Amino acid sequence: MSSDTLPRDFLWGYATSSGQIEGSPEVDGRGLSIWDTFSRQGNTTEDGRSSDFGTDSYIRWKEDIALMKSYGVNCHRFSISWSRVIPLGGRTDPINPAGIPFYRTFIQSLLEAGIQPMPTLFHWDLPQALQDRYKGFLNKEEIVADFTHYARVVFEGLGDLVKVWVTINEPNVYAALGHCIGAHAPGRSSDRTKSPEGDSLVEPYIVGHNLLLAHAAAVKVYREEIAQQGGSIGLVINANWAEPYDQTDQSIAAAERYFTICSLWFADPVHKGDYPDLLKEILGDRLPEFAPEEKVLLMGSSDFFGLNHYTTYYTKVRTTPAAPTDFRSQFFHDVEETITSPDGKEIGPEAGLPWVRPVPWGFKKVLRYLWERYGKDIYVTENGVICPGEKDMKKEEAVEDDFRIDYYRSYINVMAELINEGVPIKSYLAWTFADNFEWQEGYTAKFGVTFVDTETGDRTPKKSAGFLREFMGKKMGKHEASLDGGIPDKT
Ligand code: GBH
Repeated sequence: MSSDTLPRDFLWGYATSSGQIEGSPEVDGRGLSIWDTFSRQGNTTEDGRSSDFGTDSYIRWKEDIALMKSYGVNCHRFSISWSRVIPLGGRTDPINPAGIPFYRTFIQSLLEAGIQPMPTLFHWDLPQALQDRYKGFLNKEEIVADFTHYARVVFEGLGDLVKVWVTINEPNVYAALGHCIGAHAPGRSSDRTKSPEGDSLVEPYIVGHNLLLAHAAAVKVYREEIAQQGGSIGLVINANWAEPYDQTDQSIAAAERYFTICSLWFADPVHKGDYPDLLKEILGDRLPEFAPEEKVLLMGSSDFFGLNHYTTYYTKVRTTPAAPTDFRSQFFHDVEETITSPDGKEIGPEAGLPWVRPVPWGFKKVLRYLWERYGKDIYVTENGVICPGEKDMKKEEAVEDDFRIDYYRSYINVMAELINEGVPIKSYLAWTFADNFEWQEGYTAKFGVTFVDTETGDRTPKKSAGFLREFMGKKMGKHEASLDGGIPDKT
């Protein structure tokens, strides 16, 4: 089988994000982000802990690069903290003199280690000042202007070192979890036990609209002012695969609605220039409209399809109506997810969190679907899992992460099969380099190939790090001997 090979220039490595790893929220002039304030409330994360520590990577980044080099990667995806670059975030606010230089040194060190940087401008950690000033992404004129300014500052400061840029990570998740369900910062929801203000049925679509316009405006700046540096730029979208529960017309149509509500919501605007008709039908006047010139700006605004993919659900028409206060269900309209097929079989084995079962065939289906629908290069920008029971494991047990190894092997194999059939998939960035601050799960959900002791900050490679190094090395036709050094001992 041809799944044995990957192209020599294939990009592989790990993805991270500033709000989950940097810590040091008030060091060297950084301003607070909405995730600092949200996670400090004490009742918004599983373990009550804030993002103040992350993986302490603002301090320990050299160690991280050395470890990544020992893992054999050739690419690294990370995000830039907006409030480290511009503490208050706005276009007339002061720029932090320590912001860009930190990321410049970081990127230069990656390059010296033979690792290509893939920075993301925005992975959810909005400057708190902008939320306070004008409600962040709810305010179109202000946020588009401020994001464009921030993007320009970053491109001018770092663009000569970067070949692939990501504008925004998972706008669908930022909009829905932050402004409908209220589980993510800024925590807005119609659920008054969670938030004093918010409108779960309306705000996600305003925020989504403005995220798209901010993305498109930043891309315009890049292409007109910076692109002579020869890089590409795109949006990263989260897409689960939705498999019809059975072969009835109702279930098939339900799967299409689910995928449209979650993912085509953002994918169609940037690759086709407008929202899908089906989404307009479902949402009616809750969905804002693009002006003609905005459609022109959006169309083709992503050079590639950036895909974060974790899992697959069976989907069908809901059998019992959603409770009026169940805004998560209402988000999915009349569709519900299930993990059990009509014959009683589960879609995949149970993992360490209920939402993320391994379903490699779903990865294959979503990749093929996106290639057929858009005809764009695909960058897999996140993919990963947590092992059953891992959240309660001590280091010695956690490093034996065979469940994660099986997940990576099976997902990479189906991806390699498609590449060998001619589907242009250009990267595989595993989520994630090291156990980190996992948003509403606090530090309890460990997705890393590196175990992190949150008391001491000590890092210990898990078995999966060594597995991926060898597995990817073989698939890309390299031999272990050609890689520098070895992985440090697990002690
Ligand atoms: C990615 O999102 C993020 O980009 C990354 O920052 C994060 O660390 C990583 O996943 C791992 O979680 O409890 O049923 O409401 C993936 C999309 C959206 C998946 C929120 C989990 C919660 C499901 N995530 N979702 S539920």
